[in-house]
Amino acid sequence: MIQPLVGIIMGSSSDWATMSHAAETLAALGIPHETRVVSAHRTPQRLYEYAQLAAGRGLKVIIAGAGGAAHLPGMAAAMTHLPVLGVPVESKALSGMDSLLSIVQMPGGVPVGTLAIGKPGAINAALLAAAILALSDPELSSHLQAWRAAQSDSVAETPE
Ligand code: RP5
Repeated sequence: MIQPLVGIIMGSSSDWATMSHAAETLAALGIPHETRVVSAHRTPQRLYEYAQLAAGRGLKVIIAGAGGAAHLPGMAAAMTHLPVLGVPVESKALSGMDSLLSIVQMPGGVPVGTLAIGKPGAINAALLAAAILALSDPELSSHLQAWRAAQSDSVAETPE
């Protein structure tokens, strides 16, 4: 089995519609990753074990997506020294503003790199994880730069 470098965790299976975009982006860049449902409030023991063991299992970055009162990224960051990237999932009640504010507003000392609400945040979390990994992986750095160049090439010069 290929060693996963990025762990994508989410508070509920209902977050997968959003977080699958992070997984797809990592896959497009050839970055081995794993996906788990880990809820801060429904499965706190699972979260504790996941965060505590993550670095020792060889993970380098954790992407954590959650919605509503979104404790998951902050709690994960509290229990690992790995970089944690938080994705606020768009909630029904408050359109993800609750998720965003509860993830972004960490007290000084325990950082969570917070991305945009929803699909753009999930994609960018994967790209940021790739950029972090690329600092010590020249091949991945080339992949990432090629991906960015292809994106630039795909932008039309005129609206059609
Ligand atoms: C959070 O509550 C999850 O991250 C999810 O975004 C939200 C709703 O979860 P479900 O009620 O759909 O399982 O824990």
